[in-house]
Amino acid sequence: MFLLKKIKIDIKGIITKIESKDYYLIPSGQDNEIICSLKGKFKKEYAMKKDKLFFTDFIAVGDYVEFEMNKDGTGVINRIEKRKNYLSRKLPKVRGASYRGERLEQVVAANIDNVVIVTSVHFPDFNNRVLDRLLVTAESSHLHPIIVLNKIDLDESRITKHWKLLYEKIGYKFISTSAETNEGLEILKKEVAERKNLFWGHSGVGKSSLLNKMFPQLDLKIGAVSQYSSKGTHTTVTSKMIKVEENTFIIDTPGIREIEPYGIRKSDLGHYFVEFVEYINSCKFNTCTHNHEPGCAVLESVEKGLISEQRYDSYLRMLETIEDDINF
Ligand SMILES: Nc1nc2c(ncn2[C@@H]2O[C@H](COP(=O)(O)OP(=O)(O)O)[C@@H](O)[C@H]2O)c(=O)[nH]1
Ligand SMILES: [Mg+2]
Ligand SMILES: [Zn+2]
Repeated sequence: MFLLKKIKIDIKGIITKIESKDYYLIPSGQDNEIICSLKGKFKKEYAMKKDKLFFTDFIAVGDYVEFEMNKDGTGVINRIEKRKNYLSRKLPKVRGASYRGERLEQVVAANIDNVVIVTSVHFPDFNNRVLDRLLVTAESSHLHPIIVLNKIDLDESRITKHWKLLYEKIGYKFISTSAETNEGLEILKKEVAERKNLFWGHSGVGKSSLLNKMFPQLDLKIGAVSQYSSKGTHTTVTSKMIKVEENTFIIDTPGIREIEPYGIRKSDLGHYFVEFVEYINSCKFNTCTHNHEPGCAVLESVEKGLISEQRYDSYLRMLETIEDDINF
């Protein structure tokens, strides 16, 4: 007879949901979530960070962790791996709390392979400035965007062709889809396969419809108004990651449309308009904001038709809304 000595082995997993002090994760190679707690040492670290003026969530949806199992089927997280990237936003201000100018950063999700930015032809109408804002946020967080223009079955004035050309020319993957006719769904499904994909876009563009068509087991509610817009006040964004196939994950973030580009300086904004980058170094001033400065190579490129006026217009509007006083 063998006497098995109990040894604790660390297992790898990925965080799928965080609810208060419960950390849900899927162990690698498995399908079902288990609930974990954090080992005590993290709480100390967290308390220390919280005293500082600036801190970033140290554990978030998408983080790879190592954990050990308890007898009751729950687990304890021992180690959190370094992130490849993450998407974050300023923590919403809590009414009544006092803030001394500190910037708190909430991580929406980590280790994201694709940000699938979903827009629609109508209902809501396509708005390139909204798309450009989301692209800037993705670029500044080192995330890989994929643009989806949905509801092309409603495209009577044929706007799809124009935008597809524009965004493909500057190097983006642009997929036109219809959850009505299934057009483009195979292409989109190939792009999200074997990756962790964050779906992003305004309410009503068809995110849930597209996801249901690609992965029927999700059975998401169609036409559901996010909890954010129904209340008109800030609610905490709680992201959730769903495993749809082996190695393929979808991250659903109900309040994410409120995320603004985070911590971008006016003089850096141009770097996140990918087609500006090759011209920026030729500007006369290295602090050029490509607005009105003499010798601006970006402005010259717009005049020569090398940069689209619509993108430049987005840039100027975004420049106006960026705070001047960001110091890191
Ligand atoms: N005509 C058309 N309607 C769509 C399409 N995709 C979604 N819709 C409709 O748009 C509305 C919002 O869809 P939903 O998937 O809930 O959008 P979400 O808020 O982004 O998740 C619903 O009434 C859908 O039936 C499409 O490709 N074509
Ligand atoms: Mg939805
Ligand atoms: Zn310039």
